Amino acid sequence: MTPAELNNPLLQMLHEKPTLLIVDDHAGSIQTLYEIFKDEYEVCFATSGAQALERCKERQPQLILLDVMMPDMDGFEVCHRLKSEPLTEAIPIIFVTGTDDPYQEARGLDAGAADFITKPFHARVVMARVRTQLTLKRQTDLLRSLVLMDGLTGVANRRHFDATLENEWRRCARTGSPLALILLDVDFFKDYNDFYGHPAGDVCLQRVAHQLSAILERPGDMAARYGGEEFVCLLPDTPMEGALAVATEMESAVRALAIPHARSQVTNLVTVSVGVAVTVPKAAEDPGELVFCADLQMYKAKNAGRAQVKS
Ligand code: GH3
Ligand code: MG
Ligand code: MG
Ligand code: MG
Repeated sequence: MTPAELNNPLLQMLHEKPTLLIVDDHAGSIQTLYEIFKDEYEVCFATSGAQALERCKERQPQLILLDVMMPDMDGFEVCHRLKSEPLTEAIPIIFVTGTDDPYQEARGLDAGAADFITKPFHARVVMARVRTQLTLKRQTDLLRSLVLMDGLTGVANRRHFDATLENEWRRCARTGSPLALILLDVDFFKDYNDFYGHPAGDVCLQRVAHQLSAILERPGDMAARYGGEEFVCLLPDTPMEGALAVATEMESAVRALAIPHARSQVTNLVTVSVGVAVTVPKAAEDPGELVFCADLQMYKAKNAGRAQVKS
């Protein structure tokens, strides 16, 4: 991969060696499956249901080979729990078991398993079935990220942002923590396009988006393209002081890109006007209010001379 491709999460996803999680209470069964898959995949294992749930959180495997009969927690229960957690629901599960009881098989598939393999099995068949499920998973993941990503800049798109805002709004309403929103609009961007051309405008938007993402470092933070030359950042559990610090850093960082803008009426560089709003959400209120408040501040920044932050 080239360095540019390394930064592209989609391409990264296609090149990574998939991780398989093997779950079985018998070391011998784990060993057999390990031998089959060790060359083609990263393989990790668990010897109990509880350990399997832990491993899934730690390693985020692309696929799970799951024994049915285990003491404490059986495979059906493990499957049920994984399918009811947002973080693990999309991981395909293949049951591998000694019983060839069709009722067990139906129960496994009903629980959300992708496939059901009965022992004794042939290594080539197990490999082929795993490969099929991984291909499906990769296609689904790819589609999901395409649906959620802005095609030009690679940051989250409006749809992804709207859904995340709704979720964070409800979560913060439950926990009583502040939710911050930063809205950024590129200054005199119509003039930029008119002077440098639309393709150069596109590159400018890509560079700004990249710069904003680089500043956000907490896992829950999100930068998104809100529309045309407007970006929005969502910072959960962040009070005004922190949000203002991030917004100020973003305003400086865009200026520091030093992208020439001969037609800007502020400086001769590309700049952004930034609005910040923070609230402790109430479940009954509309999250659109927060966007509205940030937008209001952003227009204040425009009217006060652009290339600045208002809150
Ligand atoms: P202001 O400082 O008041 O924000 O002025 P502005 O010129 O930035 O605002 P205006 O809303 O008049 O213009 C926004 C421009 O952004 C117009 C549009 O052509 C451009 N734009 C929107 N989306 C894209 C895009 O995807 N690529 C490019 N190159 N330009 C875009
Ligand atoms: Mg067993
Ligand atoms: Mg605008
Ligand atoms: Mg603008």
